[in-house]
Amino acid sequence: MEPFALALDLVTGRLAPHTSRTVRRISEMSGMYADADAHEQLAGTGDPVVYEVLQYDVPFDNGQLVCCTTVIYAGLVGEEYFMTKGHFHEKRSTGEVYLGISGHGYLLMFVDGRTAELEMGPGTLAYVPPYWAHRTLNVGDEPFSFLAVYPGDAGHDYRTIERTGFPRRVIRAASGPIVVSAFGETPRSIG
Ligand code: PAN
Ligand code: ZN
Repeated sequence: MEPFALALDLVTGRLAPHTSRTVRRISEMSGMYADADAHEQLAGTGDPVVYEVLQYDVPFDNGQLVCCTTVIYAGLVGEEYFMTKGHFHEKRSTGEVYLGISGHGYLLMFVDGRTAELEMGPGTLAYVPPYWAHRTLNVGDEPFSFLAVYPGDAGHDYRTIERTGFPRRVIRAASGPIVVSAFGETPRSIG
């Protein structure tokens, strides 16, 4: 691997050049949003892009660091904000750093019955410790973008989240975004 420099657009969050681009549409997120009817309707009417990941690939090796940006578009499924699928790292002992670039969002995490929610905006540096599952979502009217840096051999385990779900959801309320339990505990406001 040769040294490289990339251009990160601090307004849009886009990375150039990139060698891979993942485009995630709403139809690829069945069963992830609480309102299945709203999800189905949206998938059938335009199937909007929920988020994109732009990445400059490096080898899948332990000493390498992957740099990529995610742009989550503004939108709702029912009252639930557009979000990423969310994952554990396949190699659970690998952490990750996120840096907010533009827009406003939340980073949800959980591990072994513990949960965390971090608000993110431009300049927020958030740490995902080893072992914690993580998902991000856009609570604003503009795209929410962030940079992620993680070990090349981390890998992504999506299956566990698809099977068990995420213990917290963020939904739109009259007061703004609130965090609620996905498993029926009392909703609580995050102000
Ligand atoms: C991020 C995520 C990215 C998309 O780069 O992969 O935001 O989210 P999903 O992978 O959950 O669809 C990261 O955490 N990489 O490890
Ligand atoms: Zn990750």
